[in-house]
Amino acid sequence: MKKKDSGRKYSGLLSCLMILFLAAAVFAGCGSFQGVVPESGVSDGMPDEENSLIVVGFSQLGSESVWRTANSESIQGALTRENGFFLEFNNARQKQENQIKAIRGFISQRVDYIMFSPVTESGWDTVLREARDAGIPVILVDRKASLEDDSLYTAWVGSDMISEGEKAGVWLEEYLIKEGREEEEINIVVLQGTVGSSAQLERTKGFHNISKEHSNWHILKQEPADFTTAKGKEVMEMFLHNYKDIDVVISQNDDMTFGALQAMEEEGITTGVDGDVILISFDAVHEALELVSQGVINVDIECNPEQGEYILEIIRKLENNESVDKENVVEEKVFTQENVDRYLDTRTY
Ligand code: GYE
Repeated sequence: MKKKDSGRKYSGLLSCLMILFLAAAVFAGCGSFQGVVPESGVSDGMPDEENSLIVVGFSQLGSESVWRTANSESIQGALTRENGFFLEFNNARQKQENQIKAIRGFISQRVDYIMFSPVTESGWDTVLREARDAGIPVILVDRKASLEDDSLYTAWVGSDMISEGEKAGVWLEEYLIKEGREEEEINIVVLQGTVGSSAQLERTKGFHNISKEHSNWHILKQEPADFTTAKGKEVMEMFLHNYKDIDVVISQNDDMTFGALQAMEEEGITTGVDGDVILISFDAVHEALELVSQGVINVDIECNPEQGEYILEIIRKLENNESVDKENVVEEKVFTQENVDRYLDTRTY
């Protein structure tokens, strides 16, 4: 599957032409080029150990959240030189066109593996066919891609985000019963993540699977806030302006939650276990778990960014021509004030 000696370092036609040109120059006795081409013959000029590294091109979708940074660090921490990898990391700054460009670049460099975290679900068929035609296996990370042909990728590592959305719904169900509020009319607003991303689509769908069973739950508005704190604040301000009676805020990631909290604090609205508004968040980064512990966030549905080790294992298996699972779901928990303190100390992101 992987062509060990192909590698990133033969940067395509250009390098070949350069080598030919230099070799011709040396042959022709052109002094100024002598010694440029290594004596061992045609090579990319890299020591042998460099050539044995597995070259992985990774298009990370951006750096919009604390979760994303932890995800990047996990992958960079696993695909290290010590582990035998050369990782070419590209940050697409939340733009699909940047990801497609990066993937095309990886193909022309003839990397051994392409990995990417699709910013949105659709629009990947063409570029993934190009990867397949080049014989390069593709591993999807974190978010999913909706493809005409699933054989366009070898494996996916990520979270079951429908289940995350369902966990939020089930938690709310149980909480309202506990509070004796299960018959009350409950007004809900939702801060959604990037439109069309699997994280937004699936968390929304999962929550809907539960909310549709409750005719007294009213979703007043779902509005995208791009998974960022700044947008979270802006959208929450808009919610507070438009709706006077909000019972529940659902924020599809912690960064938006931080922004929403700022907006609510400015209006004197309290949240959490003793607050005016029930606050449900996703991701469970350290700063948010502290707020769970303080009772400011009621519940945080974990999304596990530590996917590097899973990816490492998948690539090692592929290198040994072993079969790999197509779908690899990482483990996740639900954090409330009751259990969070057990995990706070060990959370590194
Ligand atoms: O929840 C959010 C990030 O795709 C699961 O993307 C990921 C989401 C995560 O920006 O914080």
